[in-house]
Amino acid sequence: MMGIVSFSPTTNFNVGSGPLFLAAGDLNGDRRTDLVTTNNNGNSLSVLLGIGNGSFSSASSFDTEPFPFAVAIGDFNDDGRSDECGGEPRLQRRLCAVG
Ligand SMILES: [Ca+2]
Ligand SMILES: [Ca+2]
Repeated sequence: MMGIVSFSPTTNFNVGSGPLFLAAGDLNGDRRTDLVTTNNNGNSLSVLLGIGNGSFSSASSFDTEPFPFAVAIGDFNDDGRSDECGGEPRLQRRLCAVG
């Protein structure tokens, strides 16, 4: 027997132009999940800090190289703090920001 799934109403958050990918992780170490989007048309990343009640702060924007594509969050340098890496396939580059 299948369970019933329901969701709360949609909440929209403004981010940069042409968001393509979304990654979730704790970027500021407060144990609340934050979000990062790659904004392919806007050549930027948007970071939305988690408030802890299912909502997020207004987006902070960070410029990138042209056409950011995918983004991932993880502790890539093993220092216990989250880092982020993004790919730009048109330029065949990978950029990382360590926390
Ligand atoms: Ca956080
Ligand atoms: Ca790290």
